[in-house]
Amino acid sequence: MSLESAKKVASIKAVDAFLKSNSVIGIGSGSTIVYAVERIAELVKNHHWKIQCVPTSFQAKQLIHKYDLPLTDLEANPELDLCIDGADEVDDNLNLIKGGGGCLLQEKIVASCAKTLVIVADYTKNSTYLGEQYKKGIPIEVVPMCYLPIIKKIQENFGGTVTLRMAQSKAGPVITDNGNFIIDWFVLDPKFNWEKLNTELLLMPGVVETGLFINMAFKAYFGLPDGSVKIQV
Ligand code: DER
Repeated sequence: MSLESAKKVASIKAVDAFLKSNSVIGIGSGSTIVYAVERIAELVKNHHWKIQCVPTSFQAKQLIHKYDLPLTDLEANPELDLCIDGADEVDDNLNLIKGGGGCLLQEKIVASCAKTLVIVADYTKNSTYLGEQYKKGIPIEVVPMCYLPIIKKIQENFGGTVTLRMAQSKAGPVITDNGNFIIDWFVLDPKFNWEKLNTELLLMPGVVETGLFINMAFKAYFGLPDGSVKIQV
């Protein structure tokens, strides 16, 4: 089974299990979420369900418009029933690395406003520990003016290598939907206390948010190579 098919089968299973009418849902970012939105639109159309969607990025907002789903925001709906999102890596404790697509800040905000966060992914995201398969480093969103002092502080205090994420189809660094930079911290120590580390990183002035989603996910759905779906709780 292709990776895309694995993403799709996981997304369909997760949406079928959690989506209900008369609910407000957070829509994540990335490539896997596209299959989830496709399924959501199908169910809404076939069953005339009433749902409202809060985006986690410009990409997610475009998806919501593309599939003609009702758009809302946290001002109108500060409490969400469900948030569905992808992940760059999921460990055995359902801790996540997110932010490979640079949307981690709004993703974490929307996920924190939802009763339930459900992750959809292909089998390459299913790891034993963080850093086992995802080798691009932990994304950290920072205020542009202080990216360099923060890079130095992280490297001095915690080790590893930190790099400023450069854009592919634009000169210079990636600029997030929130006008910030992303730095990627590459550290390979499975013994890290991620919760403690996340707290320490967030105490650094200029760090806006990290891609460490600790104790946030309720379930993860992984599409497997044989076409089945593994559900991690
Ligand atoms: O950037 C993000 O946080 C995305 O949700 C990412 O973690 C998953 O992207 P993918 O579905 O394209 O793998």
